[in-house]
Amino acid sequence: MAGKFITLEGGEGAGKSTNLAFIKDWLEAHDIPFVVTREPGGTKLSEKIRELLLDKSNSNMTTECELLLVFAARAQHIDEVIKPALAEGKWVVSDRFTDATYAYQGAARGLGFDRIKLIEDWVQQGFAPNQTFVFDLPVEVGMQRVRNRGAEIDRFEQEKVEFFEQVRQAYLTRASQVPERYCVLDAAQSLDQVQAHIQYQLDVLVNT
Ligand code: Z5A
Repeated sequence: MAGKFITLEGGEGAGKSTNLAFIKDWLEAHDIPFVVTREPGGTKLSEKIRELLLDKSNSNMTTECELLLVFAARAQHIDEVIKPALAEGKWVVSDRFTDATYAYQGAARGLGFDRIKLIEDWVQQGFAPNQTFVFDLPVEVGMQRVRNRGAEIDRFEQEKVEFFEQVRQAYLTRASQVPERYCVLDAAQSLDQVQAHIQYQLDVLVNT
């Protein structure tokens, strides 16, 4: 596959959407063809699954159901969007991917990394991003940013601080296990500082 697959991860309000726009501008400036997408979602079918996952009225959804829905959406997304784009030489930038499943379902919901790995292997068969940016931020700061934004909260955003602490630690654990794939960014810095770091990393990636 000629294209490169980049994913953006982190807790809520960490700056993924904001910096996805920055990466988009960088790709345009370098004349690199790309596709920007997100998880859960990215295809018509997967966006329907996203609605189920985020809907607060689904308060009785079991953790196993949540996990399988996330991977069902991902299987469709990989097959319909991500792999075809990479095969055409495009870069794919996704707002969240499988690391989010390790963090949210594996750690915060308590399913454990081993069970996630089992399904990841079955669905993805070794397919993984080339580069993952982890936007690391104290949980309270992220929550405050989301509150300031003022939008309605979804099924995940109504969770407590402890839940998001587990998410944060899981991302840091994952990043420490495979440091060559991850770039951990201090998302509490100014946007200019965060983006200087991203730009440095993209300049490295484009030459590898
Ligand atoms: N989920 C899951 O459970 N399992 C999975 O496998 C997957 C997902 C794939 C939807 O994700 C939910 O799905 C997610 C986990 C679950 N739930 N949660 N929580 P989402 O990505 O759509 O939703 P989100 O994580 O809640 O995204 P978000 O709240 O939109 O956060 P963000 O995109 O990281 O932040 P942002 O919108 O770019 O920035 C937030 C505000 O901060 C905004 O006003 C910015 O202007 C400001 N900002 C950003 N950076 C800075 C800096 N550096 N300084 C100051 N202000 C800043």
